[in-house]
Amino acid sequence: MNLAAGAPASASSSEWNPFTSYAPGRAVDGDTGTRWASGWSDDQWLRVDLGSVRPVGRVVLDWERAYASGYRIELSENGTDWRTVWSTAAGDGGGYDTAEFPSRAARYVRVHGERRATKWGYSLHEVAVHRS
Ligand SMILES: [Ca+2]
Repeated sequence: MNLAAGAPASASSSEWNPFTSYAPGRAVDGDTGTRWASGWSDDQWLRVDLGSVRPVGRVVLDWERAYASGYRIELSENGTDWRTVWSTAAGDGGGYDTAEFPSRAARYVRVHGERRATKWGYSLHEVAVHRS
């Protein structure tokens, strides 16, 4: 079960486009044809609100061509205090990344970009959150 399906999402920024939306919710709408895209700088994040505190142990990311070579997954129970549960400095994009970690209680999940692989921002078709 994907806990992030249709969940409220927010982001540090979203790329503006006159013809389509790259809003944060596009990464949790269940449609691989839509995507969130950030502004064009390294420090950017996408946050999903699961609605209540629950165990989280796996996050699956469906990257667009504008992917992160370095990023971390952060969890929070209150939306203020964040704990990094997974990170990579060798992201290779190319579709799905799976981040698995010991299950922890969280209401909020954040994909936090640290280093862009391209000159563009970060872009995710979908983000799925699972208990394990
Ligand atoms: Ca989508």
